[in-house]
Formats: sequence, structure tokens, C-alpha cells
Amino acid sequence: RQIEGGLSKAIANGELRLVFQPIVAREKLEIVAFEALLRWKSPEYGNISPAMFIPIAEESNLIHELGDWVIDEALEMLQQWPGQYVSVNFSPRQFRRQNFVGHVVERVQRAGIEPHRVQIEITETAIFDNAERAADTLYRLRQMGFRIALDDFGTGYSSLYNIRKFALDCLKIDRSFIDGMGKERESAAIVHSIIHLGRALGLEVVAEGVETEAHLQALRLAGCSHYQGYYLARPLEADVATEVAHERY
Ligand code: G
Ligand code: G
Ligand code: MN
Ligand code: NA
Repeated sequence: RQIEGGLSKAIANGELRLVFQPIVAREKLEIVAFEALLRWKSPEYGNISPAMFIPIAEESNLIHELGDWVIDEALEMLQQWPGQYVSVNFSPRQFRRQNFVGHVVERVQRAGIEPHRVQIEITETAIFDNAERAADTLYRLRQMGFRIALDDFGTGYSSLYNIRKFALDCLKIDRSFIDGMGKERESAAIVHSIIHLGRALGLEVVAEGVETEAHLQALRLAGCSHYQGYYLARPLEADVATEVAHERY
């Protein structure tokens, strides 16, 4: 409850910011995109992780206000980058909002941004409870030119059904599988399968949580096209992201 109160003031008080983690492409490790990640530095509680406060915002209508702030900030960054796209996380309630498509389209148009420079990241839980409606929403977003990524791929219910049923551009392999790659053969086999499946379907595949040179080498060998993780870059402050966007593109 207290957190909820603090959060409702956080936007107006300028306590929120976005950081941006590079997503790099296989060949030259150039930065093709940044994932926007929300940060909250509260005067009362210090730094609080979105893993903690997003679920609280989801229980109230705050998630919409927060989400709108995130989209607008992310769109503004695009003006300063040479050609990268931005990947924005949407929580299930945002995604299920009435007229979600119209809402996002309006903000993108107002910012004068091409929808293909915006990737919408959703998790499998967002589409789980009403598959028909989710399919329609994703189809319409894609018609408008947005990119769609399935985040934490492999951890959701019925992952294979999801890729058959929904209009997607990108699979983000959950970092627990990358972490497990060198440890047990199940994880390695799953990572390989997702990469092959993605390629066969013409989807971009991003490996998340690339933390070591060994991860990168194994993923390269497996034919993975895109990587994200601490080994390549941590989430960066906005000005640093803009600098590296120009250096490595
Ligand atoms: O950096 P990391 O601690 O940022 O993020 C923790 C969790 O919070 C992840 O599951 C991530 O997807 C989620 N998250 C980060 N930023 C946002 C955001 O802007 N919106 C939503 N809905 N989730 C976010
Ligand atoms: O759920 P989602 O994939 O959106 O969450 C992104 C989260 O992963 C953020 O908290 C981000 O800070 C974190 N993250 C990014 N790269 C790495 C990494 O290499 N290792 C670990 N452990 N976490 C990472
Ligand atoms: Mn994500
Ligand atoms: Na993820």
C-alpha cells in the first residue's frame, strides 16, 4: 500500500527513469536495438526493482499511467539513435486494456515515429487467458507495423502453441536456459531447438542473459542471430546508450 502511494507520486516527481540494454546482432555485434527497462529511485525506499513494483502497479490502474510514461520516454530516445529500434515491455494488464492498439498507435503517431522501430515485448502469460483476443490484438499491431517479441520464451504455458497461433517477429529465449546451457544437456538441447524453430519460421531469436564468452561462443555455434546480456552490455543510462548507439551501428 505504501509502495503504491509512493509510486503514484513517482512520475510527477521525476523519480522514474529508463535504462537501455543493447541487443546485438551476430556478425559484428552491432547494436540493432535497446530494451527499455524501468528504474525507480524512491526518496523513501531507495532503488526498487520493477520486478517488485510492476506487480503492485498491475493491481491498480497505476500500470496504465506508468506504461504510458515508459512508451513516451522510449519513443523520445528513438529520435536520438541512428537506426536502432526500441523494445518495450508491456505487462498483461496493459496488453489487455480496451483499445490497446489504438492507444499505442496514437502515441507513436504523436511522436512521429515509424511503428517498425518499436518492438512490443509481451510474455506468454499476457496471451494465455484469452487467446482469441490476444491473437487479434497482435495481428492488428503487426498490421500497423509494430514488431512483436515473445519475452521469457520457453517458461510459459504452451509455448509451442503460442508460436503457431500468434503473429510474431521475435522470440527471446529466457535467460534460465542460457544459464543452464553449460550445466545440463536439457537446457542446451532446448536452446538449440528454439534457435532452429525460430529460423525455420523466419523469426528473429534473441538469447537473453548472455553472461560469458562461453555463452556467446556456444550461441554463435548454434546459429543464434541476436544476443543480449551482461557480457555484451549492462542496461545503460540514456546518454551512454545514445553514445554507443552511434559508435556501434
Ligand atoms: O532490469 P530488470 O530488473 O529490469 O527487470 C525486472 C523485470 O521488470 C523484468 O521482468 C522486466 O521485464 C520488467 N520490466 C522492466 N521494465 C519494465 C517496464 O517498463 N514495463 C513492464 N511492464 N515491465 C518492466
Ligand atoms: O523479463 P525480462 O526479460 O524483460 O527481464 C530483463 C531482466 O534481465 C532485467 O532485469 C535485466 O536487468 C536483466 N538482465 C539483462 N541481462 C542480464 C544478464 O546477463 N544476466 C542476468 N542475470 N540478468 C540480466
Ligand atoms: Mn523483456
Ligand atoms: Na525475458
